[in-house]
Amino acid sequence: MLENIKKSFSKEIKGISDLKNLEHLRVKYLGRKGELTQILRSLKDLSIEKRRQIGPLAQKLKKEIEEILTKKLKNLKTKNLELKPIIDFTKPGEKIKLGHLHPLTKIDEEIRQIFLSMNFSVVEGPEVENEHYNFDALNIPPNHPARDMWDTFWLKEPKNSKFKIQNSKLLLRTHTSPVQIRYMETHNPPFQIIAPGRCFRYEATDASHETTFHQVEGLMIGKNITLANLKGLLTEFMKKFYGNDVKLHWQPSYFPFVEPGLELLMGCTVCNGKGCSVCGQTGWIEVIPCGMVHRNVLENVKLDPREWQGFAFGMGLDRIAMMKYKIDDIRLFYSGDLRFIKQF
Ligand code: FA5
Repeated sequence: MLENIKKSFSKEIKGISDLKNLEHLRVKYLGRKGELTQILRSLKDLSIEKRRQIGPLAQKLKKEIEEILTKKLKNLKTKNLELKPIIDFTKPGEKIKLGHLHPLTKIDEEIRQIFLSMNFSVVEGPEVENEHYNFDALNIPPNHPARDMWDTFWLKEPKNSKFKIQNSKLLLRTHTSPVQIRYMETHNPPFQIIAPGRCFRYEATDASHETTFHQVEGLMIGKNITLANLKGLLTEFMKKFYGNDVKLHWQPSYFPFVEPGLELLMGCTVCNGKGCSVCGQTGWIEVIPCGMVHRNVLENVKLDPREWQGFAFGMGLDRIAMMKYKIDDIRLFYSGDLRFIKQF
């Protein structure tokens, strides 16, 4: 009987290759109702002679089986560890590399927050515009010399384009000013908005010009809005954005869609006003072109200039960012160079 148990156990253990089956085997022989356990339990019913004869043999077999099972258990555990990846909980953690916002996105967000705090709304307009919104409605008719300033990328028009208006050609917008028209056409004054977004110009790139860049348009229309309101608002913005020490200077300028037109200049932060390539050796840099909305523009959107007035501005976001971070080349923003990007 014991001999049979030994034989069958030796045979079965050879075929065991996992912990679950090993446990089943243990239970089969040594469990509460196991084959060997039954024999050990029945010893008490045997005669003394038989007990003396079988008892030690059964105990010996039990010990042997236990030893084989323990050895097999150890083997299987080591094998399992080799298969599974070993996790070393004492190893110092690896730093997870997190990305961050692009400097231009950060500046965009900062500008939005300042204007939101001054009760402006943030709106958007399409990057693919048409000639009507980008030029004509802004008092820049065909053949007007001002169009030269905004040479652009013209687009082939798809059939049945929803942007097409009265044979108006499609283009990549050269500035965010068309959003003024779109907003005034669809909203009743009074209102105050900013419209940040991407613009495109067909021009040679240099340290302060890119073919793709960003502007933030501003527009405030109401009753009795004056140039004083414009100057007050932009001065407040500049102080909030650059700090109270920012040096500002106003000078007259010309844009067909404003009258009078102005340009807000700030002391160049790259050279601290001494003169450098960024500020054209003048110590000053033009940051916010602006002015009072031209009466022709108001009439183009069916607003009566005797009743409604307002101002508009269009700051170059890239330039604003360059002055904030003292960056001397706009092309760095778009270079994808991680040595530059990681500094922010
Ligand atoms: C305009 O685009 C007018 N629409 C601004 C305006 C709005 C005036 C409302 C009055 C009322 P200008 O072409 O100067 O103006 O461009 C405005 C700003 O955009 C510039 O001061 C400059 O910061 C930025 N800018 C223009 N061209 C480029 C370019 N190629 N690369 C980078 N920034 C540019």
